[in-house]
Parts: sequence; structure tokens; C-alpha cells
Amino acid sequence: MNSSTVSRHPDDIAAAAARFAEDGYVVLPGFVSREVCDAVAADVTASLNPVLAPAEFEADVGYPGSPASRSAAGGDTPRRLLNAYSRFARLRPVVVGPELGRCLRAVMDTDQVLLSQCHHNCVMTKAPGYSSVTLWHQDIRYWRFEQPGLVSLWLALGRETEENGALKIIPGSHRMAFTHDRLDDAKFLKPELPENQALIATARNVELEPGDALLFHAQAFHAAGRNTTDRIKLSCVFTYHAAHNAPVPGTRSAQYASIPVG
Ligand SMILES: O=C(O)CCC(=O)C(=O)O
Repeated sequence: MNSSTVSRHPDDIAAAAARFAEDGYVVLPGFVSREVCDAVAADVTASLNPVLAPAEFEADVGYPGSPASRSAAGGDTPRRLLNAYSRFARLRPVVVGPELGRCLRAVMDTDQVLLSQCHHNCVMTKAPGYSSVTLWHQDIRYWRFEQPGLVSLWLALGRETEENGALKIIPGSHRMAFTHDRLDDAKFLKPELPENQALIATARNVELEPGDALLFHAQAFHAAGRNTTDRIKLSCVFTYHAAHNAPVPGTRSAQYASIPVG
């Protein structure tokens, strides 16, 4: 792993935790070396040609711009390679390693953190041509834990910009209360409401360099556009919960054991 200012200096970790508390997200620049990024990207590319199961396809999500079905043009465009923790051994020292553990414990203000195998645990594969638009949502909407304070790691394997569909986040939205009428049936922010428009106008593009890590709160509203470039965008995404914050028994969130983070 590359040197990371955040991993080396307790002061930087404290500053990252303060930024996270305020905004609901923080970027840890250069968290992973270019060498590791390239090696993981090569493993991911080998899983894309052909697409190795388990995977989710753009046609499966029905988001704006996605192919209408798996048999439509572009219907074989993958969106996510699933089970990334068990699939990509090279990622394991990073995503349950001590450097990330130190950062996660600080931003989550807890002493033991676990990686959930049930949510995200994927490589997002935003492909040119048939990628879709992800509307404004909170990841916690379909997850079932005793408390909502989960955190996701988004690790950029390549550059992420507005042009290739980088994430946008509404700062501070993890601390806001939202009435049900502001959300549609799938729990996306209704874009036609003036109060939602005003909120969305405060969003920030989270542009990342290869190896940058983004930590974001499961209640932070985020969205992303299509990849309008001619190169695929690959991002590893994992979700963490505090050891004291257990998944609700019998739900999808409790389907697989969580992995301790160093
Ligand atoms: O890259 C994207 O389109 C955003 C994905 C996302 O926000 C999600 O799957 O929760």
C-alpha cells in the first residue's frame, strides 16, 4: 500500500474524521499505490471478458439510460462485479487492513469495525456506451441494521471525473431529516420538488485520482451520471458497520458473516 498522509499521522485521521462528521464524506488521497490499482484493475478486467458471475447488469437496474432488457442493445453491459471480497484476493489487505481500520474507527467513532459481505462488496464497472444515471439516494434505504451509521469505502482504480460518471454527494445530508413525501417509491429524491432542487444545487462532484479512497456515510445522498468517455471506470466499493451495530436477523443484511477489519 502507498504512503497515505491520512494513515501516517493521527492528526490527519482526526481531521478526516471531523470533515466526515461535517460533510458525510471524506477523500483520503493516494490511499492505495498506483501499482496495486493497476494489479487489481487487471484482475477485474480478466473478470469482465467474459463477464464472470456473480454480476449485475445495467439492464437489471432499470435506471435512466439503461438498456430495456438483457436482450436489448447493450443488455450485456455489466454494472457491478459482485462478491468482490472473496473474488479479488489482492483487495483484501486493503479493505480489511489496519490502515483503513484506523481511519474507519475514527470516522465511525468506534473501536471495532466489520466489513459487510451483504452490501456493495463489488467493483462498479461503469462502461462507455450503455451506462445509466443513478439518481439521488441514500444507500441505507434497503439495508437493515440496528442503527443507520454505516460507512462505505469507494476506491478509485482510475481517474473519476464528471465525464465518466464520478459520484456527486450532497454535503451534510447524512445529518438531515427527510419526510417521506420528498422521496419516490424507490426512495430516490423527487427531482421535481423545489426543496429537493435547492438541496441538489448544493451537491459536490467528488473527482478522484487512481488510488484515492472516498469514505461516505450510508445516509449521505449521492448520485452519479453516465460514463460519456470511451474508457470503462472501475471503482471498488465496500461497506462497514460497527461491531456493536448488528444486522437485523433474518434480513438480507444478515445473510453472510461480516469480516473483522484490522
Ligand atoms: O456509480 C454510480 O452510478 C453510483 C452507484 C451508487 O450510488 C450505488 O450503487 O449506490
